[in-house]
Amino acid sequence: MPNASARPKHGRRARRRRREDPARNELVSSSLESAQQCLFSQDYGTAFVHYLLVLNLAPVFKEFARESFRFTLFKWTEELDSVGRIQDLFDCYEQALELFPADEVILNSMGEHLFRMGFRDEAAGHFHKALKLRPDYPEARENFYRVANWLVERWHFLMLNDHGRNRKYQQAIQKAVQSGCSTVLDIGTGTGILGMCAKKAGAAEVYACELSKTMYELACEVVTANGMDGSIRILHMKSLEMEVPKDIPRRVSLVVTETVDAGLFGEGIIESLIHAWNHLLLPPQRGENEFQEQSATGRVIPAGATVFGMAVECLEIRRHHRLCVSEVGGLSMAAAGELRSPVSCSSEPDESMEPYTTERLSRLPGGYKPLTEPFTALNIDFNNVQELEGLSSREPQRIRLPVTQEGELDALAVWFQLHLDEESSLSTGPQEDTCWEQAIYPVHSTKGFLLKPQDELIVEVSCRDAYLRLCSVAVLRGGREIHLDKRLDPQHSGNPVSNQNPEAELCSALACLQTDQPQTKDFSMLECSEMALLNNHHYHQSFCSALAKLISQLKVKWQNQERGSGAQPDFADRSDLLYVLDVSEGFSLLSLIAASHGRVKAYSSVEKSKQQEVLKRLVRSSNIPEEHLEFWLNHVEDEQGMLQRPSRERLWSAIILDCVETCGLIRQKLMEKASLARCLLEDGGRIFPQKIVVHGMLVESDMLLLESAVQGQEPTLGFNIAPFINQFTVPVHVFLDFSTLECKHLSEFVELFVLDLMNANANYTDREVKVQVTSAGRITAVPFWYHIYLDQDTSVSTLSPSSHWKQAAVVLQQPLEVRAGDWVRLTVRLHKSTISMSALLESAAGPMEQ
Ligand code: 44T
Repeated sequence: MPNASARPKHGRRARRRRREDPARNELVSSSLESAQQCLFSQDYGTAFVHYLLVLNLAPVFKEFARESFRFTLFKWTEELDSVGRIQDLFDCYEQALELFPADEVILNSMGEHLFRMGFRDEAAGHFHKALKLRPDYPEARENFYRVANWLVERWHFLMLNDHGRNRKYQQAIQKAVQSGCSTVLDIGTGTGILGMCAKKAGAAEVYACELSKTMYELACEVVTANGMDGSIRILHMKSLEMEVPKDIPRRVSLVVTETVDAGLFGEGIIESLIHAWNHLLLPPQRGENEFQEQSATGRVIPAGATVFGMAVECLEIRRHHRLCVSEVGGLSMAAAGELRSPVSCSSEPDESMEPYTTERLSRLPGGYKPLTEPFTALNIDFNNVQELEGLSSREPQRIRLPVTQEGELDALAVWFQLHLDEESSLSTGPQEDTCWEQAIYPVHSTKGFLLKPQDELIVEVSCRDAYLRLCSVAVLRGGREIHLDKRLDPQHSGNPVSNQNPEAELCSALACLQTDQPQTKDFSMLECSEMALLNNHHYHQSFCSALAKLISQLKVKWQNQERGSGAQPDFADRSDLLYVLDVSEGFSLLSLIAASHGRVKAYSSVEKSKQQEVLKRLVRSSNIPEEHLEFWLNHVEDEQGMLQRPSRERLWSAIILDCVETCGLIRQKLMEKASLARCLLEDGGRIFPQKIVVHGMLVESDMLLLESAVQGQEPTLGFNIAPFINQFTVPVHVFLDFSTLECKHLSEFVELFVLDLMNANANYTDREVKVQVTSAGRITAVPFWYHIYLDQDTSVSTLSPSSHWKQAAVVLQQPLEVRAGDWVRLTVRLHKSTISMSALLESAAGPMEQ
């Protein structure tokens, strides 16, 4: 076995001695021969070491050996991966990249490993490099498009396209610099824009820091392109690690930053500013009347913020955060125990929970109902370090809010006003004409409990672990307090608080406050999309009936076969079972639904042990024999063999494939899985789904453009930024809510593509679809979704309002001007599982055959 740390020495010393040296030549040729022999006998580890030696000693062989070296690397690292030697795996890749730094195949493959290990940023960097080296390399392209969102998040485009925000920041910076702040630090510089504003306004010294490697490199490119590379010093580091004079020569008089997320503090602005005040900024201006030279004092842009909140009823939020059904595909959920989404802001913060999620309230399907007026949750002064430091130790503040409309409390929505200086501010409110999202603090505990206009809602605001926390703790009704945290009330766990009898409700609320029962913290966590899936009645009903049909067909077939063979005709006496495998990702009840049809042994792919427990509880409560449910991943030995026979003697009656990701894309490797699965089916067996039909529509949507790339030819605030950041444009927009997208429909819904999962010979080349334009406009995008056919008669649509899926859209490279009646030729391509499209104007209006 090779020792990955014993790297062959190379470099300058080796090169100097590289004259004709017979002993060396001998070593090279014998090692090359050994490498080839080892490769042949599948001893990849030793082959790899021999190749390293040869190629380091004799780089002339690089081109000759490239293919075999790659092959050896991939095979060897596959082995390392399967035995969990991850560090060795990456060492091998690093050695390979030292030899072949510009090998796009190695880069792409290393990216795939990084991605699987959860190093998304690094993975994306590798795909990006591979693609730069070979722009037409489809594997790297597909991988890059799937991860580009992590590398350069989409809000960069929105921010740079938000001219109002850009101008306000620029003016505030200009004013500060002109009034004497001559040394500036831009914390979290992103593309470098705020730092460049400071320089342009005349600042003598400008520093910038950025923690993301990709953004740091981008900022360097942008600053150079704008001729400021000599005058802005960019550091690749987190501001918290910066020191004077190591990183910047002296303290600065102005910090500019926009490190704020929808919940204001999520990017760590409080911690960064406390550190900046203590280590990087000049002391603040003292009293208002005291005259101090601006250049001798420090200040921050933005100067502060006001945070607002509002209680809302919203079905869309509810179905993503709590179980709203009592029965799923015929199975009662009563025994499931408490299921929670991982977003919760209870009074005792929990590491595993996110306190909030983000949504654009104005774009929520089905809208929302405000239950209170907006209230001020917090005012914060970024120029007051004592206030910043005191924030996390401050007692939670209780706010009483009059309820203004009757409704179920589903969430507290939060937004803020960012005060850049005394005059100018930006708002992220739901009514604003900007595209910022709001923070959503879902409420889990008030299922079925209606707030009424005479009620008062008590909300607690605190700041812990650098997050702003909002928690609705109680309702004041008729002078009494009803506590909302269900976890205080074990009797009610799993049951909705009844709203039939307010008196009884009140008594039970009071009773539970007086009991000493331990707080039950036992619940199972489901991702928001898993929760929405459980709440999707139609999806489970469809699977239930398609499975029932198949199972009864197979049972009849067996009976007939037995009759034919003269054996005992009663199916119930057979010891054989039907085998069903559900390979859905994440939490799925489909295996259990299959098992509930009797004489079915079902295998679930649920991995998390808490979630497996939920399934086991449901098996018991549904009277399914316990041995009829197994966990597939506990059963198979390695993940590579995900799709195998259930046992040596048996084949599957049904395999359920998870074909569409929540984000709206077809799952990677779906078609490969389908062809494997087909080979593992018994006669008459099926894979679900059987067919997927891709549907789409031509639309004009400026919003999609604004989120995809920096638009227009005009420089951003006079700076050349767009061409650099637009390298990270991705042609497919994911997680789209088509029902609330601001757009103009330019055609009917059309069928774009059919994926036949049961047909081994399906041919997936390009498909041309002619679409007639129904109104004049500019086609900027083609949103698409899927009709998933479980069998001939049963289908589910990923566009349905009750679905857990979002949609995706191809954003065209060039918008296409069209008139009503025109025909557009869409070329739809499916490479692996990635859909791409291009559109051409076919002809002017006129009768035409489709
Ligand atoms: N928010 C927009 C933009 N960083 C998110 O790596 C703004 C969203 C927004 N670098 C509501 C309102 C708004 N030291 O590239 C990122 C990040 C970097 C740092 C160095 C640090 N301490 C940090 C912290 C973050 O800064 C860049 C921007 S942060 C994300 C901004 C009206 N919803």
